[in-house]
Amino acid sequence: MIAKIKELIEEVEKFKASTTDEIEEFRIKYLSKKGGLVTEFFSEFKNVPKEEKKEFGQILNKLKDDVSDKVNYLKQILKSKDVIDTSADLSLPGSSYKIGSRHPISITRNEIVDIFTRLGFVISEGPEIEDDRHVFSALNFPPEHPARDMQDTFFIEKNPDILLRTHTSSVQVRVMDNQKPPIRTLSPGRVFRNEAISARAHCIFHQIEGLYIDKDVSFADLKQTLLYFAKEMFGEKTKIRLRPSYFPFTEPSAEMDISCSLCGGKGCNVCKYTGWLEILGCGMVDPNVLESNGIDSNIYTGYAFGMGIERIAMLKFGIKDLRLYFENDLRFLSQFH
Ligand code: 2NM
Repeated sequence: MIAKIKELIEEVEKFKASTTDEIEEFRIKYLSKKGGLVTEFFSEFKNVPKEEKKEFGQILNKLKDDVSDKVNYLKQILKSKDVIDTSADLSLPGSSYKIGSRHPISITRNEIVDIFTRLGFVISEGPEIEDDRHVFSALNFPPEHPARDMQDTFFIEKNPDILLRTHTSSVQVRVMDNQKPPIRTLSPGRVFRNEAISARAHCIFHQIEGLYIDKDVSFADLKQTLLYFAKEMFGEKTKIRLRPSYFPFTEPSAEMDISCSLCGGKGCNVCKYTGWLEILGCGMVDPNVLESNGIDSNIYTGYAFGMGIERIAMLKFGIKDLRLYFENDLRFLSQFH
């Protein structure tokens, strides 16, 4: 019997397997509690002559240990082979990184800024948290103007002097404070209005306002500048139309429409069959505004304009709902690569 066990020890040493099934079969053959070879030999122990018991026990234990060592070893080998086979093919090309893209608001802002930069406008920026003077009083807003109401403007800590800017004209007040004419400045930025959020309104949005102050600046200069902008932004064929309007900081004031860039003025559902799309407000800076900011209105005149970037981007990209701009849904954002 001892000789037989020694044979098996050699057999175990030579054994090779390439699948887990083969390993398991091997384990069962030797170690199964029912009919395994090692188990069978152990049950023979009582019949072994006394003087052989010691050697028999030792050699049988060695067989048992060798089998379980071999099983563990083969499993280990198979596992590391798995890893190598599936994921360590060094000839495979590397996986590429997902590259982000600019937000449509940024794309649109950059394009508007580029156009006015070519005309000599310089970017100015200022704080989003402002005081009453920079947002309202220096801009000819009368004390009872509705924009000064809690209903329309976000005030900080109920302090009526500290508020979130409702337009970026506040930045231009700072420019007028700090620079002498000629001034040609463009202020893009976030603005805040206390509005219920819907597809067409949001409490946070983006504006770009322009201001040009010099001797002899006329409404004709304003019109020519805005025509150039419209053609650059929406195409050479674009026409503009100015309608009289009202803003506290300009007199006269106007709203500008462009010929519908989708139907070319024929009428479609985007322009509501009018052929025109409203894109900005503008006007000649009210002399009161110039005087409030230390500029002599007998020497200087100026024009100003302001537009919502969301609206321009909607027209440019066909975006139907303002809320998409703020949700950061990748299905939306990844369309602007
Ligand atoms: C608009 C429309 C008309 C405007 C006025 C000024 C300033 F600072 F000169 F008074 N900045 N921007 C202005 C004028 C803004 O937005 C619809």
